[in-house]
Amino acid sequence: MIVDFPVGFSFMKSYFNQTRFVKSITDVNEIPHPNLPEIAFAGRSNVGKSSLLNAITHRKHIAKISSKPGKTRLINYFEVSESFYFVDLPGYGYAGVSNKDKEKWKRLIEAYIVNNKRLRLICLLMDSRHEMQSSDEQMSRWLDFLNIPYVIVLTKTDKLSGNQLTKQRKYYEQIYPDHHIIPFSCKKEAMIAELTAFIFDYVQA
Ligand SMILES: Nc1nc2c(ncn2[C@@H]2O[C@H](COP(=O)(O)OP(=O)(O)OP(=O)(O)O)[C@@H](O)[C@H]2O)c(=O)[nH]1
Ligand SMILES: [Mg+2]
Repeated sequence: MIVDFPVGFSFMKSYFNQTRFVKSITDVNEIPHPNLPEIAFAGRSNVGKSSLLNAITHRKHIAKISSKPGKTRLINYFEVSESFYFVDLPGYGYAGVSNKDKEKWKRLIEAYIVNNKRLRLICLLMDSRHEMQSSDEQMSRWLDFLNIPYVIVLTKTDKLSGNQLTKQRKYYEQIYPDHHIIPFSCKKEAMIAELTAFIFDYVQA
């Protein structure tokens, strides 16, 4: 008889904690070996991609965080338990950079996503306090068009009351009825655990 033991959070935590920074790339020809599945984090600059990565790996400084938008300008690869990669993408839609730089980042992200056979899932982060921005809409439509699986992660929910979060969640559920909406805060252990479990199940499936 096969008994299925539920995998506990402490196991998942130590699994994700076995993360090492591999490299930063500026050209998709530089993607690292070995050939492992990839889970990428995308979203507007300053939305909390790097903070989320630190939170779910329980490694405070593995990805660089800044209160100044535009911190992550390269595609950063992290290898998790020698099983898959987390990929921290540069933020899009930041108003403070030149059009030339914006175009450069856009092209880099596009090149990363198109024809990437290792890409399994994109966590598309949006700030829970705000409505969807036009750059988010463009990004999600484009992922739909390319048929790339993605989930919406609502960040910084610690800044909202329970009622506000319920309202924002409903708002996003209406826009994205076919996608998982996952509330998140790197200050809330229960939400870190929930996202960890979701990604863990996803990579195991
Ligand atoms: N209160 C709160 N602040 C957060 C949370 N996540 C991120 N922040 C803050 O938001 C700011 C931006 O966080 P980053 O993780 O650097 O954002 P990013 O999306 O990686 O930004 P870029 O690299 O510029 O694209 C920092 O000041 C973080 O401390 C959160 O869950 N709650
Ligand atoms: Mg970043």
